[in-house]
Amino acid sequence: MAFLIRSVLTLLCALLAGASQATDAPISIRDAWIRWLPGDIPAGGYLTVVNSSDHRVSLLQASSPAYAQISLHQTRMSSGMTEMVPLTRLDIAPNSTLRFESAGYHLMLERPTRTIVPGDHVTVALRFDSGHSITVTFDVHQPSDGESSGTSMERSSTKTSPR
Ligand SMILES: [Cu+2]
Repeated sequence: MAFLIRSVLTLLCALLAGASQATDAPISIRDAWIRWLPGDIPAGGYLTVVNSSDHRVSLLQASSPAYAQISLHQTRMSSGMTEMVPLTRLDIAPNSTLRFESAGYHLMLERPTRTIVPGDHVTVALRFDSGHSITVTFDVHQPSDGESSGTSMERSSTKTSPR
């Protein structure tokens, strides 16, 4: 019986995967946004990665025509001070969702190749260890857009605050 259910599920998954081929079914990205900062200060990129496959996937690299350098970082607390640690890979467990900001993860976007201002949209390609890349559009926000509460991802993604 369990086997039969599993077979049906597998078939269903195969059908679903076939239906959404263009979007790299096992991994999807939500709520991608950039906290813009003035001048030459590096910007922070945040996103939510949904891994709906039954194996771990790892984000290895991000690149964009809009920034000469993008690195993966994690902000950590170390004896009362926050520090940023560069990461060579970022693992997303099977069937789980990783919210960058809640875990201190961010993309560090440096050396813009053009003038970028809040309201812009920036295309970033994310490369995973499975071999495929996903191209995501990040919305560029004012620095204040994410800072007033601890759940800034909530605010920054879909709602627009009145001004
Ligand atoms: Cu950083």
